[in-house]
Amino acid sequence: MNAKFRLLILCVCILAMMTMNCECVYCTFCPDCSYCEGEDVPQEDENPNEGGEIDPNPDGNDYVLKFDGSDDVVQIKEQDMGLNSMVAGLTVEAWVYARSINTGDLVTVLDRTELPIGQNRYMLGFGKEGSTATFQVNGSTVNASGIITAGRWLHLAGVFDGYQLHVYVNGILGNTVQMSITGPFTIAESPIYIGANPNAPGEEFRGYIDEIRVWKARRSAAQIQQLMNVQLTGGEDNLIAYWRIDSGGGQTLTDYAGENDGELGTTDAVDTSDPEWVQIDFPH
Ligand SMILES: [Ca+2]
Ligand SMILES: [Ca+2]
Ligand SMILES: [Ca+2]
Repeated sequence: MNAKFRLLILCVCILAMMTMNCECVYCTFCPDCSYCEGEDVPQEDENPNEGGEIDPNPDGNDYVLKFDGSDDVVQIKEQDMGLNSMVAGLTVEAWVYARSINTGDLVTVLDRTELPIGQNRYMLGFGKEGSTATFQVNGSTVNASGIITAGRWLHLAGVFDGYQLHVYVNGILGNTVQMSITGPFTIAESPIYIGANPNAPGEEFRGYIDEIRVWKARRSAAQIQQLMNVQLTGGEDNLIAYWRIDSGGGQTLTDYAGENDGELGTTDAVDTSDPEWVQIDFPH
């Protein structure tokens, strides 16, 4: 191909990019502009684990919190969760939208643990493979068999019944495991962290979180499905913490079930660890 012909092709390509609003990176140097004409344009940066932003809805009826995956966190400091002495049954739920998912480490949605981290912990999030919902209680872990992908809303629920752990995704049972240590377990007063655990670097969540609930009882699949798409009053039996995430501003995450208000970031003032309020619709 001679130089003049290359120049002609280049000009045609540039003109095509301008008139077709084509973002095809191949056009600039490639003599074949057919990439521009279809929808199957190769995307060099495409990553199935990248979900992007959600579209904020200024007319939405709810808010969520957006975590940056770096240091954003909500802390619920050491208070009476009704769980401090003994945990005989537990259900933790949340709506989550991951913008991307780490691989190789856990991802925190909600984590309550004494230090050093080990037993006497419960944690809901994503597994080390980065593609599963996970629930950990007292040294045991259940990973959902299904794959988690970024870029969509998912309802996660972890259930502990004293003998087994269950994890649900969108109200569907993802897996069950036998506990390595059965029966009730104790947990001393310790903070709850949402979106990241400052004591566990690398487990930060990147995306949006909403409607977090902690129940001091096992919830069945039918019970989870019945209430996952509706807001609660906070007065439901056995509901001991309920963060609707609906105030739309400020430093406080209000608990509608108890007295376990959370605080955005690492201080009660605006700081770089504050997640961001985003207005959307609920149900998602
Ligand atoms: Ca909300
Ligand atoms: Ca703050
Ligand atoms: Ca930050």
